[in-house]
Amino acid sequence: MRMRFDILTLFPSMFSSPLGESILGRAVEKGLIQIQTINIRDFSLEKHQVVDDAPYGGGQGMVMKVEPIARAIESVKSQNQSSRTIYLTPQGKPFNQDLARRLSTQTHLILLCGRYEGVDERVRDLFVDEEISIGDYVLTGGELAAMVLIDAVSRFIPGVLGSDRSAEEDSFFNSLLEYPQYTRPFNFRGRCVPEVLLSGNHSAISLWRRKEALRRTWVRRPDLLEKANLSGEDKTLLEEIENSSDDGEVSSADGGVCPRAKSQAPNNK
Ligand code: 4GX
Repeated sequence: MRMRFDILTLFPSMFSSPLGESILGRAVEKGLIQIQTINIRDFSLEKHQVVDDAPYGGGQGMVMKVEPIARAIESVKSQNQSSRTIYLTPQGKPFNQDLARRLSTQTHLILLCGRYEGVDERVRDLFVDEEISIGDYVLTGGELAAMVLIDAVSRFIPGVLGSDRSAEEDSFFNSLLEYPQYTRPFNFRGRCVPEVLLSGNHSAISLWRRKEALRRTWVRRPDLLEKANLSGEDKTLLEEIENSSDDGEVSSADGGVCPRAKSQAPNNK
């Protein structure tokens, strides 16, 4: 089941590198996702391909004209019937992992990227099915927001993350932040990897990771814990965390500063 994205923008070249590299680039190569950019300017009927004009009623800036956008959307829809048109705007529904998952069940999304003071309201009335915001801040245009959406949605498409991984396994899916990760070297400038991760004891490692995920969530995003599906064991771990007096990062008894750091220091002769 492949998914198609058509991006309507005044700056199509912005998309080539972010969507051409790494995981998304491979997903495109494998045909799992199809991404096409459409330059709205190509659909202007005016001389000099004008796509914006001053707002009726006066005021700052320029507004994107309805006609080129209408013609661009109709051109895309004439090739593809069952599509949903999304306008990226701070006034839209907040984007999150649940919304990304829901959008990944669609076969075709048209993403409209606004510039300047936005689009003529009649674009929204006549052509937009859904308005989405990627966060409470103001970008210079909808392009980066569209890329964020495509990236997060594509991770849910089977095969995009590779055969042995799925976005459903992310701990965020389970409303917790990720546990800390380590790789070699064991000792970096006196900061060591938590010993339990070298123990080979898989149940002890799982328990440590669960506890660190809970600790990190409790410290940084307590709002997520309210929605999380916590087991009895999770609640016990959380009580231990809440009753301990450390700073909420990896517990220093387990990791961080090396045990016997002085005697291990190579210049301690
Ligand atoms: N999440 N922007 C849209 C144009 C605009 C201006 C005014 C409507 C009203 C954004 C975001 C975002 C910048 C895209 C302004 N549209 N998009 N653009 N945050 O900041 O999605």
